[in-house]
Amino acid sequence: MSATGILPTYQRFVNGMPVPLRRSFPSRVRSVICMVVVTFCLICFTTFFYLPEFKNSGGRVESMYKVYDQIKRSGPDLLIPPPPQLDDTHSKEAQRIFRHEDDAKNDPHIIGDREKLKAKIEEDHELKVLERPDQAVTEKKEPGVPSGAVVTTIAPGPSKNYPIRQGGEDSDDAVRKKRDKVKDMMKHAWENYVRYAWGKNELKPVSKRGHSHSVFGTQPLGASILDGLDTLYIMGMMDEFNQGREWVAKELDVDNVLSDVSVFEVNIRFVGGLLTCYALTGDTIFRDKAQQIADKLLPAFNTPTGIPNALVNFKTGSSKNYGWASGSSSILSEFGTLHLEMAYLSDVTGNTIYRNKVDKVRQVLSQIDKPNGLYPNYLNPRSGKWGQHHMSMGALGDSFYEYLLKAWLQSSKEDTEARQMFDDAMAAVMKHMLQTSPSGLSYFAELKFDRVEHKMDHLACFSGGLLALAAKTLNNDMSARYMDVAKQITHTCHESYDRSYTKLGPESFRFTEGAEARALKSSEKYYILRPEVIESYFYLYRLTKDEKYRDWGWEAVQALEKYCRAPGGYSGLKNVYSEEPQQDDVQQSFFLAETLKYLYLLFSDDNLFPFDQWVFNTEAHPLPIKGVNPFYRESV
Ligand code: DMJ
Repeated sequence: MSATGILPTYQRFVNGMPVPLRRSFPSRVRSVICMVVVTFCLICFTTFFYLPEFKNSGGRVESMYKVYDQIKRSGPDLLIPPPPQLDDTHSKEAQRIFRHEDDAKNDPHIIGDREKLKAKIEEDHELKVLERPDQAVTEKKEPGVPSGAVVTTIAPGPSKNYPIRQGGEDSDDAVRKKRDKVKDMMKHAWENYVRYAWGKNELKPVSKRGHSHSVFGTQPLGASILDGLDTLYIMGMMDEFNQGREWVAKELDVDNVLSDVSVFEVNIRFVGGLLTCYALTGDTIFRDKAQQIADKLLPAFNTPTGIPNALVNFKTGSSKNYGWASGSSSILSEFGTLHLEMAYLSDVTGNTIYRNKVDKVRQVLSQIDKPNGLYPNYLNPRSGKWGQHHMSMGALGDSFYEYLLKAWLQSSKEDTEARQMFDDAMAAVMKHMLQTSPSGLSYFAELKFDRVEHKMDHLACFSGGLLALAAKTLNNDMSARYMDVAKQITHTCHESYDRSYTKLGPESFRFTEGAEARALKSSEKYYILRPEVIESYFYLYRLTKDEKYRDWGWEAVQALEKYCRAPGGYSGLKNVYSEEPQQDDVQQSFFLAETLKYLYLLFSDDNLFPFDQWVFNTEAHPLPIKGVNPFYRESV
């Protein structure tokens, strides 16, 4: 031994060269090391008893079994071999405990422990079944995906045996192929949403990540799931439907939304979508979630007139109107488009509060003076007076008119007040807003007080389908006129598509000396995957059987494929007149709910959602008709 420092060294040298250290400690040091190792092992072992799970456990047998179980779970790390199994159910350890218990079988405490142990074994077994993730969600980076993007893959959810309500296959093979094509589009849209934006509101199909429109507030609420679920169901995409159902059951949380959310959008997309799923499946999770969400909307109705504000904060219940809306008014197309969902929700839950709220809105609207029989777009919820006298069949007005007709249909034609209000409103609209261009195109112009603005929104193109439905559901002296206008309006809307380079239509189009059915301002040239034109093709085809509507629908499919399809989903376009249109990188949730659903129905036969059984809400979620449709599922 050579003393080279304060501490002794046991370095050995061979031929003057140091050799690696071998185990050559003196016995005093060896016993110290041994004691340290034993103490360490002891500490590790006793630690199990201080885990929170054991600290609280009641019976000692149970605790021991838990310790054993915990060790078993950590087995591979601790290198403790599993105990040999004495029978299928119990470990040797458990058998030993039982034998001990047999010795003392008259002791009620120990018998209690045995039962607890058995229960624990069963419970553990159960737990394993429950804990197995229904949806194996994994997130990873993929080549070709922009940095920061997350890819989600989801294994199919548990298979539910929902009754199948699909069908509607056309007898013509060529039509069936077109429908299959639409289903493929839905697959592309959905799968990419799942991959890149699962749980977010919408998908950015070019940059492959989540997107959220401000109408949904600042928290992700899975808008594309809630809006797209019934389309998946109708198309028979049951694995995907079950994925969405599991998300609704386990992830959808509306209690912690601390931002302003649109009452109208949440109602038509979320409440409407969930209620359709409930009608189709009878699965109460959909009804209950719809009710939870609707409850969050109720505070918005607490105004002096009962006309709801546009925005509500789910968490605080405070509500307000948009600052830009004439004198902080509520908007006709928003507060006038709540009736179908709220009335149906009352009937399936047995709680009348929802129906009462929309009945109050109806009462205000039926009693108020209407300038020239028309409904302005703005109404002040505090004074109950109209704001600016702007009228439109497009933005800010549109679906109010739709819900008058459809509330009457939904009620099995008992809500005659709604039908009367619809007919009166349409008479005024046709008198004051319906125009014919120099070349003979019909369109609904907009009114700003007494001034006519010769502009029609893409949104207003739903009115072709609506008027056709009005014509066919009540044979009165207006029917022929309704059908005639329905065909003319749908023709004009098709022209707005046909006159663009992409064969998709602009957001608004104008009628001037020089141009007809064309957008003039660059701010009106975009197409955001809207459904209204296709919606009218669907109604007109079903109600007239004129093949041209299917042809027009197929033109739209081809245009969507050519210009809107992106590697990561479908995108809107910034300018439909451009030869190389730029994509806007948003896949709107209504593309799943409406555009693809209406295309699918256009290439289906009449048995899929017949009009005498179902009525489509403004977001294309079919709701059953009361009294005639067994899927109404009214609470008893
Ligand atoms: C949809 O959310 C509904 O159709 C609504 O009534 C207005 N338009 C959008 C889609 O364009």
